[in-house]
Amino acid sequence: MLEYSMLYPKATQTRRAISLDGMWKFCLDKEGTGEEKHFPDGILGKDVIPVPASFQDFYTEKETREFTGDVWYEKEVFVPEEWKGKKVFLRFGAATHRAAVFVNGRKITEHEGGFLPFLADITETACYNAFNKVVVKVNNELTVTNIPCGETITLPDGRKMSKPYFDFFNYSGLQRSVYLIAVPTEYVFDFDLTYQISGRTAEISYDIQTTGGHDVSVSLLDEDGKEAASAKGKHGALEVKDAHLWQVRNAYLYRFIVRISDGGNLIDEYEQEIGIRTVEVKGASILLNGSPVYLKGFGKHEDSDIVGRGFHIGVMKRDFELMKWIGANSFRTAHYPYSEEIYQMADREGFLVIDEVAAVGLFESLMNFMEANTGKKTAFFEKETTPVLLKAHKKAIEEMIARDKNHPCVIAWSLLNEPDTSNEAAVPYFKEVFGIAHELDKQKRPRTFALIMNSVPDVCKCYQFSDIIALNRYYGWYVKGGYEISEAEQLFRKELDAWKALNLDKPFVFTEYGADTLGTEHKLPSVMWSQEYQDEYLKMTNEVFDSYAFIKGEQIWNFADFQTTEGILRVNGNKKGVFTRQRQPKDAAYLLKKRWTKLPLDYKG
Ligand code: EVA
Repeated sequence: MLEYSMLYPKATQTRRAISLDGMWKFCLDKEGTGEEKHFPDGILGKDVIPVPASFQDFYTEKETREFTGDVWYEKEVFVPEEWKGKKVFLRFGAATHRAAVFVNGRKITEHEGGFLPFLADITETACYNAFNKVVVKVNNELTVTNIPCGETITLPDGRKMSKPYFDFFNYSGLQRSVYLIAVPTEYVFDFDLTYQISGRTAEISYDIQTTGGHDVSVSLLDEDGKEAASAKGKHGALEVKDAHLWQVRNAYLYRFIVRISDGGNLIDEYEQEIGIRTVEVKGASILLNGSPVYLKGFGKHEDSDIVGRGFHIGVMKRDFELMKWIGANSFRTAHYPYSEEIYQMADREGFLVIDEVAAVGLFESLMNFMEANTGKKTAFFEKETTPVLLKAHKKAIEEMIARDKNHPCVIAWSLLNEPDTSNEAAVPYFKEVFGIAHELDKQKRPRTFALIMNSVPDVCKCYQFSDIIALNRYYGWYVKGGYEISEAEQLFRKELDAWKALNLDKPFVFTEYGADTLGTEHKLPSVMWSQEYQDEYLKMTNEVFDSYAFIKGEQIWNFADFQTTEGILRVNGNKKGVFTRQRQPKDAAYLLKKRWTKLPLDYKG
């Protein structure tokens, strides 16, 4: 059971939502003694920092950027008098990777996991018609018992350092919006929608959870604001005649309105934009509204200059414009659930999203994609701590599905990225993770996980769990790059022939392929890292994709260059972007645009 409502904060006739974004007081807690020093009553110093944002890239001291441990935020928040008698919450879009929330010195709640929202119920603690001191302790240490996985080491001088088992910078802090919200004591808590389409008529089955027993009614408005259907009761169905379907890159959004009332008195009202569409996997096809779709697009990151992993509304807009320009129709939220506003935008723009939980680094080693080929035995899922990790992982899946299930853009769940599946110990773990996703998602969307390079047919013990087989492959980069690319192609085809021979009758999607490329480098003839090589690599890869009928999608790694931990394999970040970190095209962008604008939506359908 969910601890709190995951519905996006919204003002309606009965609800209020005030953004707390802006400058917050901020300090690092180098000794980790904030509580002893009474930080919950007020933090140290006068420094202020923007929310939402990662804290790391504002400062000029390396010690701050690399800081691992507790950081503290503080804000004075006014709670209106007229909210007395309502439920009052603070709502954090995310706090990476864990947080404790204090109001007026009292601890209200804690939350584990850095990429999903949570509420702090301050109904009882808040002082009404007065300012309240909100203090948040955020901790960014990595462990193997929470996702994403990694470790925290202590340097000889006593400073802590993050050692991620994954390839992106450990950005953290209050990276998403914070809201102060008020809802009636009896309120809409959650809802599930499922769709059936027959001919021009759609049936929307709905299931609504409220915190009380009063009557519920629902109404559906079309884009002109006209009522398309309505019904009464917490559970039921809406019949929509001449339904406008939500289509790829041609979205139609209805407004779904839920009301609780007591006779003529409105108790609560909530509304959300929804899209009528079905999604399923049939044989080797991914079907949207019964028609086959071919995925073109990216593995992305929430990552940009200055704000790091912080949600930035302008960066989001630019990213969607670039994705449209290049002819993409999809992306994977590698390697964590993104900010909610991004799904709202994908709903509006008609993009297909593979929604990924932050289960990355379930393979011991920072550059695991390098070591995957060495045969090194890691047996990640045989650790004593595995049950603790599994619990956190399942909770994150529950929160992700609760948060994202009513977005038409979400067409599949990615439940892990590149786990160690070479050992039988992974099997019971997968069973649980795939089981819970199926149970919780009423739309029964396809489930997948991204297979690491060594997860080939005779090694991987878990691909049978996937409804869509998602491959991360780097033939021509980590395997036989440069002048050896012709051999890379042979090995690539050999692997695909082996998959083909299994006759799985499932769609395959490439969720990663790519080559690091410096936006500044040109070389004729090509060398690895030059823009010419990225093009050469893509030509080879695209030819391979085109020769296998069961490949139903290509999502290149990565949309844009992004920050990673420093090291000899990364030149101030991962440079596999088709765009630079500043969102300007590399040569490869034009090559992909040419291909993707020509490929029909039902390619190989
Ligand atoms: C890479 N490879 O090497 C990417 C990583 C990514 O950034 C992977 O899933 O296999 C990972 O996170 O560029």
